[in-house]
Amino acid sequence: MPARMALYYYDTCPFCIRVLRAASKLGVDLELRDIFQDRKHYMDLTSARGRATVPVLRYTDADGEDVWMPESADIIRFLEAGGAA
Ligand SMILES: N[C@@H](CCC(=O)N[C@@H](CS)C(=O)NCC(=O)O)C(=O)O
Repeated sequence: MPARMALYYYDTCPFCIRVLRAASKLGVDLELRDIFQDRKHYMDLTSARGRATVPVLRYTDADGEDVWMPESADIIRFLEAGGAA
């Protein structure tokens, strides 16, 4: 099971930085999973998504489903709307 909300990212990725800045501004606490610092995070991401593109937000929805959300703009909108309950 993932943490409430985990961000798959790497630190020089501009789209990831955009999400991290938004999360910080909103005071949202994300578990950070750097895909190049931890091989497991890379493998989990590529197994689930079939690609290594980041950022991807992972969370468990109200039905208990494991959700992998790509696209920085969608992630930011989701966080602004309150994120995972
Ligand atoms: N439209 C995507 C673009 C994401 C993107 O291009 N991410 C880059 C890093 S900043 C990446 O992961 N590139 C490597 C790849 O796609 O495998 C978003 O806004 O999140």
